Amino acid sequence: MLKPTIFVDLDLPKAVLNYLAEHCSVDAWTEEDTVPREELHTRLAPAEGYLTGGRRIDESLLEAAPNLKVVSSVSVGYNHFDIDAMKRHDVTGTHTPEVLDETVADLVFALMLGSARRVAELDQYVRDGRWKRGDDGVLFGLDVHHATVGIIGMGRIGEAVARRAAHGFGMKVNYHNRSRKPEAEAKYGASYMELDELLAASDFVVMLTPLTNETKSLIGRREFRLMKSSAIFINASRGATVDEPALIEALQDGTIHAAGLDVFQQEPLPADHPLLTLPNVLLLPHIGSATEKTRDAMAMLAARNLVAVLQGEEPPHRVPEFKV
Ligand code: 8YV
Repeated sequence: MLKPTIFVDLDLPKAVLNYLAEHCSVDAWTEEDTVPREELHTRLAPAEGYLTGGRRIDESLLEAAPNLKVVSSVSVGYNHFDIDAMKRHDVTGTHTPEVLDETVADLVFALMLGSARRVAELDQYVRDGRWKRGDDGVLFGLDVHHATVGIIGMGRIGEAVARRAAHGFGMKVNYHNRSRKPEAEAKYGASYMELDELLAASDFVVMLTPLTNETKSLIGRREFRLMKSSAIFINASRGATVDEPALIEALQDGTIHAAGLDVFQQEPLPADHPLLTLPNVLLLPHIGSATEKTRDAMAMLAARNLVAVLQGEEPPHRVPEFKV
């Protein structure tokens, strides 16, 4: 039987490529730079499947890909899918939840600890030769243990953060979510709160919500003003869930104490971005899921999703909006 053609535009582990090649005729983009739009459209023309990272799937891409049946994203977030356009073109979407939960939760804690104890800033302090006796007060940070964390978006990653917070660091856990999570409340002593109440009550505000029309710019100037002046804001969701100019202002004028960010409105962050000038923000290059083990698991899951759809089976993780 003729194997379906697929296009892959990101680096995959050998085992994943071998698995794909067993079931598909694989056209892989191997250059370091992102595949240019025109080239992408050409390569997608014969493709029935497309395996990618965060590439925007929009009307013009879909028009260029008349044979496409499935876009399989190596990510849990799928805000780069234009769901309506995909439905119009009869293209389904899949993603890679679960396998990255614990890895992202680790990174959230790295951001919390790193911001509270000024890890990157003070590493630079030592490297610059500025460390001298008697400067203890200059080096003080804030405690993470037994502080209060407010989690916005209590999905699986939120719960993994709550578990670390409650059981590892003795923290009080507040959360805000579309629906109540009675099990999480019981397991982590978590309190459900309306957003404003959570913002006012938390020492750490952690954004984990997916980016949707409802969560776009969810945190803006008004919300920063509701937070404690000692609050630390963490974003491991998507840059656009936060009004970035409002965040910068809040960090500059002391409305909040500090921030730890893994995601930005524009990625990579431009070299002249104002966030780069602020000492009280910890900046990471979107590495929430970036360990070899987890990225390999995500890639394999994305490959299984793609092959399943092309074989007419239900994939392990179809994006909910495409489920019938
Ligand atoms: C992805 C992520 O690796 O899974 C997500 O939603 O943010 C990351 O883990 C990144 O989007 C690149 O695909």
